[in-house]
Amino acid sequence: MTSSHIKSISAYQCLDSRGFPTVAATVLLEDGSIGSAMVPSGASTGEFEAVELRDGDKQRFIGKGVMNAVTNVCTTINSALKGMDAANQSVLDQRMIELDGTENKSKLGANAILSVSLAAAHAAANHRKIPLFQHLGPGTRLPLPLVNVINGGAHAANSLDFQEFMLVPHIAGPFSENLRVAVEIFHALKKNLTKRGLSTGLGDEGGFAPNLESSVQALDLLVEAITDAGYAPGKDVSLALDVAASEFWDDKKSAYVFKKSTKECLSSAQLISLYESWLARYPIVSIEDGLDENDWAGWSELTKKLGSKLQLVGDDLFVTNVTRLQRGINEKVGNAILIKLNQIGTVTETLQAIELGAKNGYRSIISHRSGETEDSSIADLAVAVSAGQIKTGSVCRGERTAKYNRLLWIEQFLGAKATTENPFKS
Ligand code: 2PG
Ligand code: MG
Repeated sequence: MTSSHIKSISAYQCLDSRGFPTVAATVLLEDGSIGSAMVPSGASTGEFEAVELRDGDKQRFIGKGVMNAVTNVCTTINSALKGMDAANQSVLDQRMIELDGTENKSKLGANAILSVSLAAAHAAANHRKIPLFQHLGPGTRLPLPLVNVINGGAHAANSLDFQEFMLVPHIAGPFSENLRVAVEIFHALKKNLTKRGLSTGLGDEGGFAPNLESSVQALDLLVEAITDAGYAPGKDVSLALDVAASEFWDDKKSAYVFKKSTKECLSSAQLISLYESWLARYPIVSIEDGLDENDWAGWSELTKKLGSKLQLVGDDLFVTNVTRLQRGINEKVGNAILIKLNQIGTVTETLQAIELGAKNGYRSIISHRSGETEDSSIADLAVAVSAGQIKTGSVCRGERTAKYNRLLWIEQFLGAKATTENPFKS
């Protein structure tokens, strides 16, 4: 038995950034190495995501407890994985997939499985005495941050139907310089919101959550803030949107309904035309979930019309799942995939989705969830696979800055070996 074999696995219930419980796990190896991880939790959850097991006991945490998932880690998973080699991630993950035995990890819970999968990766990295990003892959490329500074949709109690309005800084220079640019614009935006008497209260991902008249006003505010901070919109800093359209697709009306604002009903074609009109006015380089997760025909049209002009990201559409991504590839839908570990539930399957995407020319954007913890593993993942982009919220709130600060640490750790590249350079 080599010393990277698992001695024991334990778990407990911790809190996420929305004040709800989530799963934290610890993997202890025979040589004394320890790995810990906490799993995040989404709000605009895709219909096809792996299952997040919640207790449903209304007397405790309003039904949101995760003690069943915690127990699954401490009993079933602990017994099955004890003695296995933590350095062999894919074998470990496969064992948990088999133990669960369901398509969507609903028996043990994707939250239970992911906590162990990630904690095992941390333990193995500690065993090797190297940082997680080096354990997970050979990458040295720091990602560009997609910084969500205006929150709407399911992440804010305001009038915005679209979920995320993001800055994409891409000046020549390292990650830290691009982060600085985003920070300066964030503060310029705050000043401008205050000047207009608009709220500077924050949404779930740390962006501002004012009651605006429309998405267009949000885009105007971003362009103004970029300029006020001394940068050139489009040249130094572009924009990205996460529309999260599945949230406002109305099955009964068979239309996209702007339920938080004008109550307008739009068809896929009309929504695509709206995006097209914005491309002419705003430096938008990326649109995520522009259409509903079941609207494959619409997605195909969207990709035909706009796919050569900008990044079209599938989040709820692909749910970090190779089967759904393969369908997207076959049907020429989208050109990028949002990567969320807890959508699929293991490190191995996450890496497979990234790889399948890369082989087929789909970019990967490594992503947080709206309910986060101070766990910063996704920063390491982004560098390990040289994803090129990370989406981890605004530049404030500890659970968001944990990821940025980890990237800053990796940048200084790598020194001259750290690279950056602007994926949006034409
Ligand atoms: C998204 C995510 C993260 P949630 O839709 O991309 O920003 O939100 O975690 O609520 O699904
Ligand atoms: Mg999304």
